Amino acid sequence: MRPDLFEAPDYYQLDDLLSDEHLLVRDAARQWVKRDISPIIEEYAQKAEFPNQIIKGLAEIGAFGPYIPEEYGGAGLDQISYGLIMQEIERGDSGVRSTASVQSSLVMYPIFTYGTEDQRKKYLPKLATGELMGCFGLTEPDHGSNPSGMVTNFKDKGDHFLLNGAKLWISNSPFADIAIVWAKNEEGRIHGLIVERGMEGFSTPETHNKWSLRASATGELIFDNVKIPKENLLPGKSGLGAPLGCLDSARYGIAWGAIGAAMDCYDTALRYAKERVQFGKPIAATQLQQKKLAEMITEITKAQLLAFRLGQLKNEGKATTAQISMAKRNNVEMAITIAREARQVLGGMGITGEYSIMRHMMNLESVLTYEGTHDIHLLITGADITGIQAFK
Ligand code: TGC
Ligand code: FAD
Repeated sequence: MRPDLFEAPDYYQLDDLLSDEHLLVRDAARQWVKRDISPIIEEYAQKAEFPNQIIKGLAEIGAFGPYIPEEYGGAGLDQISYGLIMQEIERGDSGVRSTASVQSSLVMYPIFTYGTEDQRKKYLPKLATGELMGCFGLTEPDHGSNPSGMVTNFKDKGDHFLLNGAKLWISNSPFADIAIVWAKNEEGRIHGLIVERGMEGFSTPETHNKWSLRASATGELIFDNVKIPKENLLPGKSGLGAPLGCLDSARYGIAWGAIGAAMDCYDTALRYAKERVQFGKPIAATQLQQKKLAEMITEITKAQLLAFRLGQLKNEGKATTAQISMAKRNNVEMAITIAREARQVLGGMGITGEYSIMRHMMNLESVLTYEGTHDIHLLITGADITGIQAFK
């Protein structure tokens, strides 16, 4: 892969709206991506392997639990800092951002929000440093968009619970030390359980042959009569709202992250168009390529404004699920459209691993689907504005 010459676009001077802390956090993540992700990521994506060595660096830039209080090992930052970190990481690769999203919003968040004080003290500091890695099991083979139909279940056996079932498409599962697993009790009520690697009957086979998120490890979670200590139940919230609450936080991070992938594609295409000469002039001098580039920067700027305002609302505790859905859906679609256009600007070179664009494009196919598909988010907006649910 070529040297990383990335320069971030800021067409509407959004940096002026960021605090000194935001800029510090953002720039630290940006430098880390340039130094530790860009030089290696293409190789790991090609060989479909998660680069374990980056875990320490992710922890150091505050990517594990950015908004979790410092007393539990988190970085104690606000939601805009969290968003900026996700943006910078996904500028490098959506799969790396996935690992950080899962650890922060789908593992640390539920332990912090629904867990006991003992659970917080036991797990959060080690998750913040990456000493422990986690995953989140909601999706099942027969229940993706409709998680309320899940069949994974646990029974009360007096001094422990007995867990049975299976989860599919679980980011980080092949190497995670713990899994936050959503399962129904005997009354059919959904609860979160902390399942630890090594528990008898618990296995995590890896899913192979993905064309997308190749540098992220994805797998299954299989529970065959797994004995779960009672103290591993998250007692703070039950019902589907508990996992959906975690998804609000992760989807918010994705709304920012997608901007990073789009910025990288735009910056690469702009640089290439100015350098590539055809018919005796740079292709950037042609109206058709300028149209592509001008539309890209317009859409990135709109997405940045959406994410920034959503971050303000999140900081004030006012962001709704439907507002988060709109931003996730809009910004991921914006990014994948830009990736496809940017690929064309590079002609044949766009399909090679010399440039990051095709990797971003393929990664974004997963981002479009996970954390609620593109269509599900449209239906969430539809339900919000009409008051009528169209899922069922
Ligand atoms: P519905 O009737 O709408 O809601 C059930 C209960 O949940 C409450 N609720 C929420 N609570 C907190 N936060 C939210 N965001 C909430 N949304 C809904 C709701 O009020 C209700 O409460 P109650 O007390 O009345 O029972 O549920 P539904 O079954 O009709 O489903 C709605 C739907 C389709 C929107 C939802 O299930 C959904 O979002 N489906 C998409 C599934 C999804 O996003 N899965 C993601 C899996 S995790 C993942 O992909 C990780 S990728 C990781 C990576 O980054 O690598
Ligand atoms: P389905 O729900 O079967 O949907 C198939 C199609 O039908 C979609 O286009 C969908 O929009 C459409 N559809 C469904 N219902 C409706 C409806 N009512 N009206 C109209 N259209 C509808 N899950 C986890 O729990 N943890 C993870 O860590 C995780 N990581 C993932 C990593 C990757 C790489 C991928 C690809 C997925 C991951 N997922 C994870 C799962 C992800 O959340 C699901 O794939 C997603 O929610 C969609 O579920 P599904 O794939 O079963 O599709």
